[in-house]
Amino acid sequence: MRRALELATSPDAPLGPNPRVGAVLLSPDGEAVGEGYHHGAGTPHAEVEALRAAGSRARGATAVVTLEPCNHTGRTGPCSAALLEAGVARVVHAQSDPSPAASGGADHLRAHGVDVVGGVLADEAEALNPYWTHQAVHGRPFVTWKAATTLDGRVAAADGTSRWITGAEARADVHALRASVGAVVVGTGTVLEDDPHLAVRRDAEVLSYDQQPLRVVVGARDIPEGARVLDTSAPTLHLRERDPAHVLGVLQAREIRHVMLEGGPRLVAAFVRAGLVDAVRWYIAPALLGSGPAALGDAGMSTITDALRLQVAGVSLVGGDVRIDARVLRAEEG
Ligand code: AOF
Ligand code: ZN
Repeated sequence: MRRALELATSPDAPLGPNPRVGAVLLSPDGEAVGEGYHHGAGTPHAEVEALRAAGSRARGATAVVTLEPCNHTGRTGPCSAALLEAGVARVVHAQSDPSPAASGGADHLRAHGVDVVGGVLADEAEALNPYWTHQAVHGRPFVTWKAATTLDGRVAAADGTSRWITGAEARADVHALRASVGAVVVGTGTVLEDDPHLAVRRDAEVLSYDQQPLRVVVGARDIPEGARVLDTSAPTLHLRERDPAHVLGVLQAREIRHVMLEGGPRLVAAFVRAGLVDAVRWYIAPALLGSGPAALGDAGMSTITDALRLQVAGVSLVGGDVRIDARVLRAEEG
């Protein structure tokens, strides 16, 4: 299984709509007769790659896979059927497939006489695909809210100026996060006030159009002609509404697994009210303003017991700024 996990994280295994998955086929005497990993949506699944590599030596073999073999026809056919057809005798998998459409592979294989063991190093396998797993379990993308504030919690000065609160290193760090998500979401107010670009630009490395996250502007107001968010460097979607659940539904339908929310305070408040913020990435600049807007608008909390509680997962210095990563605590997670 360690080898299968390693295969799943091969450098060219892309972070797209599909999970990263690795597979190893072992002969009855324990020799590896085939290996494979998933190269991204539309390409063969890890098991199918390993079966191809093993050829006739797959008969009687044990398939070790980081994810329960799928039982559905999506872009490709069901791995459960491919494993049966190849005569695999035993399947050992890590994570069970949480997606309603593809799950059931283990039961199907058992029903056809294959010995199946699940849950081996499951936590490590799940950690390879946290956002994919989240959307499969909850039916919506994972939402990370990114904010940059002064020490006294301001996102802009009283006159509205906000460029730049944090330093260049923190801004480059934000670009790295943007490059890893499927969509970046802001409200129309932010577009009107700040004219953000929202595409990924790093000094040496620029993502091509189809690698860029989708830029999503939420709200009824028009986006002014000539706004930077409408340029041709990345795709842009304008949703003329503010219902966070519906916004995430649209993005889920586009197979976006991780959404970065970049403000403004009113839109974020709507997401917080709806319980649709999962984590925060917070940059604190060692500066004080004393007046000016806060990162979060009125999210319906009027007393201290209403506070949204988070658990800090990491704190670091990025240039001269402090970065805090934290997860929102939910009742069901204790
Ligand atoms: C993968 N790679 O190696 C395995 C997956 O649209 P499809 O046909 O690519 O199916 C994607 C689903 O298949 C995926 O969400 C997961 O539930 C299941 N198993 N997926 O991308 C793999 N074994
Ligand atoms: Zn499959």
